[in-house]
Amino acid sequence: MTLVIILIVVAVIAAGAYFALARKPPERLPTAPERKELPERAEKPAAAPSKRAEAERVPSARPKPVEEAPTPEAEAAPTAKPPSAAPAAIPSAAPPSRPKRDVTALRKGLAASRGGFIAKLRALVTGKKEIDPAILEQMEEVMLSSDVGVQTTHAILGRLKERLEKHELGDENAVWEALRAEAIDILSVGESGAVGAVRTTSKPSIVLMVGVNGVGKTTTIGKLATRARESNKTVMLAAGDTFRAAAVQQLEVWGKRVGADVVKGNPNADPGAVAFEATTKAKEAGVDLLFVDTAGRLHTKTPLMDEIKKVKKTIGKALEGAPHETLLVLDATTGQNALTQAAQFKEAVDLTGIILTKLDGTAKGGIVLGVCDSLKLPVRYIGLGERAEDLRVFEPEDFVEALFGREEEAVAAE
Ligand SMILES: Nc1nc2c(ncn2[C@@H]2O[C@H](COP(=O)(O)OP(=O)(O)O)[C@@H](O)[C@H]2O)c(=O)[nH]1
Ligand SMILES: [Mg+2]
Repeated sequence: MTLVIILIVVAVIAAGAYFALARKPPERLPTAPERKELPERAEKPAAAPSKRAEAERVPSARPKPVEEAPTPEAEAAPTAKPPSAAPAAIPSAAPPSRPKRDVTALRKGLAASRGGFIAKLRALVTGKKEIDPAILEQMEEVMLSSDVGVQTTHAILGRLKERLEKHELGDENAVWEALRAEAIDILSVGESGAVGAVRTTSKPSIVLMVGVNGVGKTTTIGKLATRARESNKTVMLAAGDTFRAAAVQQLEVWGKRVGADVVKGNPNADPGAVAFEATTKAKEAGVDLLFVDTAGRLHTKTPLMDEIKKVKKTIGKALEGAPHETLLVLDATTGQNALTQAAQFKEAVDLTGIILTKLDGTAKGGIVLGVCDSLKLPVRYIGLGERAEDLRVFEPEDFVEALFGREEEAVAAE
Protein backbone atom coordinates (compact mmCIF):
# COMPACT_ATOMS: atom_id res chain seq x y z
CA MET A 1 0.00 0.00 0.00
CA THR A 2 2.75 2.48 1.03
CA LEU A 3 4.63 1.51 -2.12
CA VAL A 4 1.56 2.29 -4.26
CA ILE A 5 1.20 5.75 -2.60
CA ILE A 6 4.93 6.46 -3.14
CA LEU A 7 4.63 5.42 -6.81
CA ILE A 8 1.60 7.74 -7.33
CA VAL A 9 3.43 10.71 -5.71
CA VAL A 10 6.52 10.11 -7.91
CA ALA A 11 4.33 9.90 -11.02
CA VAL A 12 2.58 13.22 -10.17
CA ILE A 13 5.93 14.99 -9.57
CA ALA A 14 7.35 13.63 -12.85
CA ALA A 15 4.30 14.77 -14.80
CA GLY A 16 4.49 18.25 -13.23
CA ALA A 17 8.19 18.55 -14.07
CA TYR A 18 7.53 17.48 -17.66
CA PHE A 19 4.88 20.16 -18.23
CA ALA A 20 7.00 22.83 -16.57
CA LEU A 21 10.00 22.09 -18.81
CA ALA A 22 8.00 21.69 -22.00
CA ARG A 23 6.42 25.16 -21.58
CA LYS A 24 8.19 28.14 -23.26
CA PRO A 25 9.90 30.23 -20.61
CA PRO A 26 8.17 33.59 -20.23
CA GLU A 27 9.65 36.43 -22.25
CA ARG A 28 11.51 38.84 -20.06
CA LEU A 29 13.22 42.10 -20.63
CA PRO A 30 16.97 41.78 -20.72
CA THR A 31 18.88 43.18 -17.82
CA ALA A 32 21.15 46.12 -18.46
CA PRO A 33 24.39 44.19 -19.11
CA GLU A 34 22.55 41.77 -21.37
CA ARG A 35 21.07 44.61 -23.35
CA LYS A 36 24.51 45.81 -24.33
CA GLU A 37 25.10 42.46 -25.93
CA LEU A 38 21.96 42.73 -28.05
CA PRO A 39 22.19 44.08 -31.57
CA GLU A 40 21.36 47.80 -31.70
CA ARG A 41 18.17 47.24 -33.59
CA ALA A 42 16.69 45.18 -30.79
CA GLU A 43 17.33 48.05 -28.42
CA LYS A 44 15.25 50.50 -30.36
CA PRO A 45 11.65 51.14 -29.42
CA ALA A 46 9.59 50.22 -32.42
CA ALA A 47 7.09 53.06 -32.53
CA ALA A 48 9.14 56.13 -31.73
CA PRO A 49 12.87 55.70 -31.86
CA SER A 50 14.50 57.99 -29.37
CA LYS A 51 16.96 60.59 -30.51
CA ARG A 52 19.75 58.70 -28.83
CA ALA A 53 18.85 55.37 -30.41
CA GLU A 54 18.56 57.02 -33.80
CA ALA A 55 21.86 58.79 -33.44
CA GLU A 56 23.56 55.56 -32.45
CA ARG A 57 22.13 53.83 -35.46
CA VAL A 58 23.24 56.44 -37.93
CA PRO A 59 26.65 57.63 -36.90
CA SER A 60 26.84 61.16 -38.16
CA ALA A 61 29.07 64.14 -37.68
CA ARG A 62 26.31 65.75 -35.67
CA PRO A 63 27.61 66.52 -32.18
CA LYS A 64 25.42 65.36 -29.35
CA PRO A 65 24.76 67.25 -26.14
CA VAL A 66 27.11 65.90 -23.51
CA GLU A 67 24.67 65.58 -20.66
CA GLU A 68 21.64 64.57 -22.57
CA ALA A 69 18.78 63.40 -20.42
CA PRO A 70 17.17 60.26 -21.73
CA THR A 71 13.90 60.95 -23.47
CA PRO A 72 10.81 59.43 -21.90
CA GLU A 73 10.65 57.13 -24.92
CA ALA A 74 14.15 55.88 -24.16
CA GLU A 75 13.26 55.33 -20.54
CA ALA A 76 10.20 53.31 -21.39
CA ALA A 77 10.92 49.59 -21.58
CA PRO A 78 12.15 48.92 -25.08
CA THR A 79 10.28 46.39 -27.13
CA ALA A 80 13.27 44.07 -27.20
CA LYS A 81 12.74 41.29 -29.66
CA PRO A 82 14.96 38.39 -30.54
CA PRO A 83 16.60 38.98 -33.92
CA SER A 84 14.54 36.17 -35.42
CA ALA A 85 11.25 37.82 -34.55
CA ALA A 86 8.89 38.60 -37.41
CA PRO A 87 9.09 42.16 -38.74
CA ALA A 88 7.20 44.44 -36.45
CA ALA A 89 4.19 46.11 -37.91
CA ILE A 90 3.51 48.95 -35.55
CA PRO A 91 -0.05 48.96 -34.31
CA SER A 92 -1.67 52.20 -35.33
CA ALA A 93 -3.86 52.24 -32.25
CA ALA A 94 -0.92 52.68 -29.87
CA PRO A 95 -0.78 56.35 -28.94
CA PRO A 96 2.74 57.78 -28.81
CA SER A 97 3.81 58.12 -25.21
CA ARG A 98 5.39 61.52 -24.89
CA PRO A 99 4.96 64.10 -22.20
CA LYS A 100 2.29 66.66 -22.85
CA ARG A 101 3.88 69.98 -23.64
CA ASP A 102 2.14 73.28 -23.70
CA VAL A 103 3.08 74.52 -27.09
CA THR A 104 -0.10 76.44 -27.80
CA ALA A 105 1.56 79.79 -28.50
CA LEU A 106 4.27 78.15 -30.56
CA ARG A 107 1.68 76.27 -32.58
CA LYS A 108 -0.16 79.51 -33.32
CA GLY A 109 3.07 81.16 -34.44
CA LEU A 110 3.81 78.23 -36.72
CA ALA A 111 0.28 78.09 -38.13
CA ALA A 112 1.46 78.96 -41.64
CA SER A 113 3.91 76.06 -41.75
CA ARG A 114 1.47 73.67 -40.07
CA GLY A 115 -1.10 74.50 -42.73
CA GLY A 116 1.47 74.43 -45.51
CA PHE A 117 4.48 72.16 -45.44
CA ILE A 118 3.29 69.88 -42.63
CA ALA A 119 -0.28 69.55 -43.93
CA LYS A 120 1.09 68.49 -47.32
CA LEU A 121 3.32 65.85 -45.76
CA ARG A 122 0.53 64.57 -43.59
CA ALA A 123 -1.86 64.32 -46.52
CA LEU A 124 0.60 61.93 -48.16
CA VAL A 125 0.51 59.41 -45.33
CA THR A 126 -3.00 59.87 -43.95
CA GLY A 127 -5.35 56.96 -44.42
CA LYS A 128 -2.68 54.72 -45.91
CA LYS A 129 -3.08 51.18 -44.66
CA GLU A 130 0.17 50.19 -46.25
CA ILE A 131 3.12 52.44 -46.76
CA ASP A 132 4.32 52.23 -50.30
CA PRO A 133 7.93 53.30 -51.01
CA ALA A 134 6.51 55.60 -53.73
CA ILE A 135 5.31 57.81 -50.90
CA LEU A 136 8.90 58.72 -50.21
CA GLU A 137 9.18 60.25 -53.66
CA GLN A 138 6.13 62.39 -53.04
CA MET A 139 7.56 63.37 -49.66
CA GLU A 140 10.76 64.39 -51.37
CA GLU A 141 8.85 66.80 -53.59
CA VAL A 142 7.11 68.41 -50.63
CA MET A 143 10.29 68.67 -48.59
CA LEU A 144 12.29 70.20 -51.42
CA SER A 145 9.59 72.76 -52.09
CA SER A 146 9.46 73.60 -48.38
CA ASP A 147 13.09 74.68 -48.07
CA VAL A 148 14.33 71.61 -46.22
CA GLY A 149 17.16 71.56 -48.75
CA VAL A 150 18.43 68.79 -51.02
CA GLN A 151 21.07 67.32 -48.73
CA THR A 152 18.84 67.21 -45.66
CA THR A 153 15.83 65.87 -47.56
CA HIS A 154 17.88 63.03 -48.99
CA ALA A 155 19.43 62.20 -45.63
CA ILE A 156 16.03 61.99 -43.91
CA LEU A 157 14.35 60.03 -46.68
CA GLY A 158 17.32 57.70 -47.02
CA ARG A 159 16.92 56.70 -43.38
CA LEU A 160 13.16 56.30 -43.74
CA LYS A 161 13.67 54.12 -46.81
CA GLU A 162 16.06 51.92 -44.90
CA ARG A 163 13.50 51.43 -42.15
CA LEU A 164 10.69 50.87 -44.63
CA GLU A 165 12.70 48.08 -46.27
CA LYS A 166 13.17 46.48 -42.89
CA HIS A 167 9.40 46.57 -42.43
CA GLU A 168 9.76 48.84 -39.43
CA LEU A 169 7.27 51.38 -40.70
CA GLY A 170 4.05 49.49 -41.05
CA ASP A 171 1.52 52.29 -41.13
CA GLU A 172 0.98 56.02 -41.25
CA ASN A 173 1.61 56.52 -37.52
CA ALA A 174 4.95 54.78 -37.71
CA VAL A 175 6.03 56.93 -40.66
CA TRP A 176 4.93 60.09 -38.91
CA GLU A 177 6.74 59.13 -35.71
CA ALA A 178 9.88 58.31 -37.68
CA LEU A 179 9.72 61.71 -39.36
CA ARG A 180 9.35 63.44 -36.00
CA ALA A 181 12.29 61.53 -34.60
CA GLU A 182 14.42 62.52 -37.58
CA ALA A 183 13.43 66.16 -37.12
CA ILE A 184 14.31 66.18 -33.41
CA ASP A 185 17.60 64.50 -34.16
CA ILE A 186 18.53 67.07 -36.80
CA LEU A 187 17.44 70.04 -34.71
CA SER A 188 19.36 68.95 -31.63
CA VAL A 189 22.75 70.09 -32.85
CA GLY A 190 25.32 71.72 -30.66
CA GLU A 191 27.07 71.09 -27.39
CA SER A 192 24.91 71.14 -24.33
CA GLY A 193 24.85 74.69 -23.08
CA ALA A 194 25.00 76.00 -26.62
CA VAL A 195 21.29 75.65 -27.03
CA GLY A 196 18.65 77.95 -25.67
CA ALA A 197 19.01 81.41 -24.23
CA VAL A 198 22.09 83.62 -24.62
CA ARG A 199 24.81 82.84 -22.15
CA THR A 200 25.31 85.33 -19.39
CA THR A 201 28.11 83.56 -17.57
CA SER A 202 30.55 86.47 -17.93
CA LYS A 203 29.89 89.99 -16.78
CA PRO A 204 29.51 91.71 -19.11
CA SER A 205 28.50 89.13 -21.68
CA ILE A 206 28.92 90.51 -25.16
CA VAL A 207 26.52 89.36 -27.87
CA LEU A 208 27.43 90.23 -31.44
CA MET A 209 24.56 90.11 -33.94
CA VAL A 210 25.34 89.60 -37.60
CA GLY A 211 23.27 89.05 -40.73
CA VAL A 212 22.25 90.74 -43.96
CA ASN A 213 20.00 93.78 -44.14
CA GLY A 214 16.38 93.42 -43.19
CA VAL A 215 16.59 89.97 -41.57
CA GLY A 216 15.63 91.38 -38.18
CA LYS A 217 18.91 91.99 -36.31
CA THR A 218 17.93 95.26 -34.68
CA THR A 219 14.41 94.08 -33.86
CA THR A 220 15.81 90.87 -32.38
CA ILE A 221 18.26 92.85 -30.23
CA GLY A 222 15.27 94.82 -28.96
CA LYS A 223 13.41 91.61 -28.19
CA LEU A 224 16.42 90.02 -26.47
CA ALA A 225 17.01 93.18 -24.46
CA THR A 226 13.38 93.10 -23.37
CA ARG A 227 13.72 89.50 -22.19
CA ALA A 228 16.95 90.30 -20.36
CA ARG A 229 15.37 93.28 -18.59
CA GLU A 230 12.40 91.14 -17.62
CA SER A 231 14.79 88.82 -15.83
CA ASN A 232 16.42 91.79 -14.09
CA LYS A 233 19.59 91.87 -16.16
CA THR A 234 21.19 95.20 -16.95
CA VAL A 235 21.65 95.83 -20.65
CA MET A 236 23.60 98.12 -22.97
CA LEU A 237 23.22 98.40 -26.74
CA ALA A 238 25.85 99.30 -29.35
CA ALA A 239 24.72 100.89 -32.63
CA GLY A 240 27.24 99.21 -34.90
CA ASP A 241 25.17 99.79 -38.04
CA THR A 242 26.66 103.19 -38.62
CA PHE A 243 25.75 103.37 -42.32
CA ARG A 244 22.13 104.23 -41.76
CA ALA A 245 20.87 106.92 -39.42
CA ALA A 246 17.53 105.08 -39.29
CA ALA A 247 19.24 101.98 -37.91
CA VAL A 248 20.73 103.98 -35.04
CA GLN A 249 17.38 105.62 -34.30
CA GLN A 250 15.64 102.24 -34.35
CA LEU A 251 18.05 100.96 -31.72
CA GLU A 252 17.60 104.12 -29.66
CA VAL A 253 13.84 103.54 -29.60
CA TRP A 254 14.42 100.04 -28.21
CA GLY A 255 16.97 101.42 -25.74
CA LYS A 256 14.40 103.88 -24.37
CA ARG A 257 11.71 101.24 -24.27
CA VAL A 258 13.74 98.77 -22.22
CA GLY A 259 15.82 101.26 -20.23
CA ALA A 260 19.22 100.55 -21.79
CA ASP A 261 22.02 102.96 -22.70
CA VAL A 262 22.84 103.06 -26.40
CA VAL A 263 26.43 103.64 -27.47
CA LYS A 264 26.64 105.22 -30.92
CA GLY A 265 29.26 106.87 -33.08
CA ASN A 266 29.05 109.74 -35.52
CA PRO A 267 27.34 109.01 -38.86
CA ASN A 268 29.51 106.62 -40.87
CA ALA A 269 31.80 106.08 -37.90
CA ASP A 270 33.99 103.00 -37.90
CA PRO A 271 31.76 100.17 -36.58
CA GLY A 272 34.80 98.57 -34.93
CA ALA A 273 35.45 101.74 -32.96
CA VAL A 274 31.82 101.87 -31.78
CA ALA A 275 31.99 98.23 -30.71
CA PHE A 276 35.28 98.86 -28.87
CA GLU A 277 33.89 101.89 -27.05
CA ALA A 278 30.68 100.06 -26.14
CA THR A 279 32.54 97.04 -24.79
CA THR A 280 34.75 99.29 -22.66
CA LYS A 281 31.69 101.17 -21.37
CA ALA A 282 29.85 97.93 -20.63
CA LYS A 283 32.83 96.79 -18.57
CA GLU A 284 33.06 100.06 -16.68
CA ALA A 285 29.31 100.23 -16.04
CA GLY A 286 29.26 96.58 -14.95
CA VAL A 287 26.20 95.71 -17.04
CA ASP A 288 25.21 92.09 -17.52
CA LEU A 289 24.76 92.17 -21.27
CA LEU A 290 25.91 94.21 -24.23
CA PHE A 291 24.24 93.61 -27.59
CA VAL A 292 26.26 94.83 -30.57
CA ASP A 293 24.24 95.59 -33.69
CA THR A 294 25.98 95.51 -37.07
CA ALA A 295 25.31 96.53 -40.66
CA GLY A 296 24.23 93.90 -43.12
CA ARG A 297 24.75 95.38 -46.50
CA LEU A 298 26.94 94.04 -49.27
CA HIS A 299 27.11 90.60 -47.76
CA THR A 300 28.26 89.11 -51.03
CA LYS A 301 31.25 91.45 -51.25
CA THR A 302 34.35 90.84 -49.24
CA PRO A 303 34.39 94.22 -47.45
CA LEU A 304 31.35 93.48 -45.28
CA MET A 305 32.73 90.14 -44.14
CA ASP A 306 36.07 91.80 -43.45
CA GLU A 307 34.31 94.43 -41.44
CA ILE A 308 32.42 91.87 -39.36
CA LYS A 309 35.70 90.07 -38.68
CA LYS A 310 37.25 93.36 -37.63
CA VAL A 311 34.36 94.24 -35.30
CA LYS A 312 34.65 90.86 -33.67
CA LYS A 313 38.38 91.17 -33.23
CA THR A 314 38.08 94.67 -31.80
CA ILE A 315 35.56 93.50 -29.20
CA GLY A 316 38.09 90.83 -28.21
CA LYS A 317 40.75 93.52 -27.77
CA ALA A 318 38.49 95.51 -25.45
CA LEU A 319 37.58 92.42 -23.42
CA GLU A 320 39.43 89.14 -23.54
CA GLY A 321 37.25 86.21 -24.51
CA ALA A 322 34.55 88.47 -25.97
CA PRO A 323 32.24 88.34 -27.83
CA HIS A 324 30.74 85.48 -25.86
CA GLU A 325 28.08 84.93 -28.46
CA THR A 326 28.12 85.62 -32.18
CA LEU A 327 24.61 85.05 -33.44
CA LEU A 328 23.65 84.96 -37.08
CA VAL A 329 20.16 86.24 -37.83
CA LEU A 330 18.43 84.64 -40.81
CA ASP A 331 15.07 85.47 -42.34
CA ALA A 332 13.09 82.23 -42.73
CA THR A 333 11.07 83.65 -45.59
CA THR A 334 14.14 83.90 -47.82
CA GLY A 335 14.49 80.13 -48.11
CA GLN A 336 17.61 78.85 -49.76
CA ASN A 337 19.12 82.36 -49.79
CA ALA A 338 19.29 82.14 -46.02
CA LEU A 339 21.41 79.00 -46.35
CA THR A 340 23.80 80.71 -48.76
CA GLN A 341 24.18 83.70 -46.46
CA ALA A 342 24.74 81.45 -43.49
CA ALA A 343 27.55 79.58 -45.23
CA GLN A 344 29.30 82.88 -45.99
CA PHE A 345 29.00 84.23 -42.47
CA LYS A 346 30.06 80.93 -40.98
CA GLU A 347 33.20 80.99 -43.05
CA ALA A 348 34.01 84.55 -42.01
CA VAL A 349 33.43 84.31 -38.26
CA ASP A 350 32.91 81.63 -35.63
CA LEU A 351 29.19 81.59 -34.98
CA THR A 352 27.69 80.31 -31.74
CA GLY A 353 24.18 79.99 -33.09
CA ILE A 354 21.38 81.03 -35.37
CA ILE A 355 18.31 83.13 -34.83
CA LEU A 356 15.65 82.38 -37.40
CA THR A 357 13.16 85.23 -37.76
CA LYS A 358 9.81 85.61 -39.51
CA LEU A 359 8.80 81.98 -39.19
CA ASP A 360 5.30 83.37 -38.78
CA GLY A 361 5.45 84.56 -42.36
CA THR A 362 6.26 81.34 -44.18
CA ALA A 363 4.41 78.13 -44.95
CA LYS A 364 7.77 76.50 -45.68
CA GLY A 365 9.10 75.96 -42.17
CA GLY A 366 11.42 73.26 -43.50
CA ILE A 367 14.21 75.82 -43.58
CA VAL A 368 14.82 75.18 -39.87
CA LEU A 369 15.82 71.60 -40.64
CA GLY A 370 17.98 72.65 -43.57
CA VAL A 371 19.80 75.29 -41.53
CA CYS A 372 20.59 73.01 -38.59
CA ASP A 373 21.59 70.08 -40.74
CA SER A 374 23.80 71.83 -43.23
CA LEU A 375 25.44 74.29 -40.85
CA LYS A 376 25.61 72.04 -37.80
CA LEU A 377 24.82 75.09 -35.74
CA PRO A 378 22.03 75.26 -33.18
CA VAL A 379 19.04 77.50 -33.72
CA ARG A 380 18.87 79.47 -30.48
CA TYR A 381 15.77 81.59 -30.94
CA ILE A 382 12.96 81.86 -33.43
CA GLY A 383 10.99 84.95 -34.33
CA LEU A 384 7.26 84.49 -34.73
CA GLY A 385 6.17 88.10 -35.10
CA GLU A 386 7.27 91.68 -34.62
CA ARG A 387 6.44 92.12 -30.94
CA ALA A 388 8.99 91.58 -28.19
CA GLU A 389 7.09 88.55 -26.89
CA ASP A 390 7.20 86.93 -30.32
CA LEU A 391 10.79 85.84 -29.86
CA ARG A 392 11.05 82.35 -28.39
CA VAL A 393 13.92 80.28 -27.12
CA PHE A 394 14.23 77.39 -29.54
CA GLU A 395 13.61 73.98 -27.98
CA PRO A 396 13.78 71.20 -30.58
CA GLU A 397 11.23 68.94 -28.92
CA ASP A 398 8.70 71.72 -28.39
CA PHE A 399 9.22 72.94 -31.91
CA VAL A 400 8.63 69.49 -33.39
CA GLU A 401 5.60 68.98 -31.18
CA ALA A 402 4.13 72.31 -32.28
CA LEU A 403 4.83 71.57 -35.93
CA PHE A 404 4.15 67.84 -36.21
CA GLY A 405 1.74 67.31 -33.31
CA ARG A 406 -1.70 66.22 -34.30
CA GLU A 407 -4.50 68.66 -33.65
CA GLU A 408 -6.48 66.18 -31.57
CA GLU A 409 -3.41 65.41 -29.42
CA ALA A 410 -2.83 69.14 -29.17
CA VAL A 411 -6.35 69.72 -27.96
CA ALA A 412 -6.03 66.89 -25.46
CA ALA A 413 -2.82 68.39 -24.16
CA GLU A 414 -4.37 71.81 -23.59
N1 LIG B 1 6.73 89.00 -39.05
C1 LIG B 1 7.93 89.18 -38.48
N2 LIG B 1 8.62 90.30 -38.75
C2 LIG B 1 9.83 90.45 -38.17
C3 LIG B 1 10.39 89.46 -37.32
N3 LIG B 1 11.60 89.90 -36.92
C4 LIG B 1 11.81 91.09 -37.50
N4 LIG B 1 10.74 91.45 -38.26
C5 LIG B 1 10.56 92.66 -39.08
O1 LIG B 1 11.55 92.68 -40.09
C6 LIG B 1 11.84 94.00 -40.48
C7 LIG B 1 13.35 94.23 -40.51
O2 LIG B 1 13.86 94.16 -39.21
P1 LIG B 1 15.20 94.89 -38.75
O3 LIG B 1 15.38 94.56 -37.32
O4 LIG B 1 15.17 96.34 -39.09
O5 LIG B 1 16.29 94.15 -39.64
P2 LIG B 1 17.86 94.40 -39.72
O6 LIG B 1 18.11 95.20 -40.96
O7 LIG B 1 18.49 93.05 -39.81
O8 LIG B 1 18.28 95.12 -38.49
C8 LIG B 1 11.13 94.89 -39.46
O9 LIG B 1 9.96 95.38 -40.05
C9 LIG B 1 10.78 93.93 -38.33
O10 LIG B 1 9.65 94.34 -37.61
C10 LIG B 1 9.61 88.28 -37.07
O11 LIG B 1 10.01 87.33 -36.37
N5 LIG B 1 8.39 88.18 -37.69
MG1 LIG C 1 19.24 96.91 -38.29
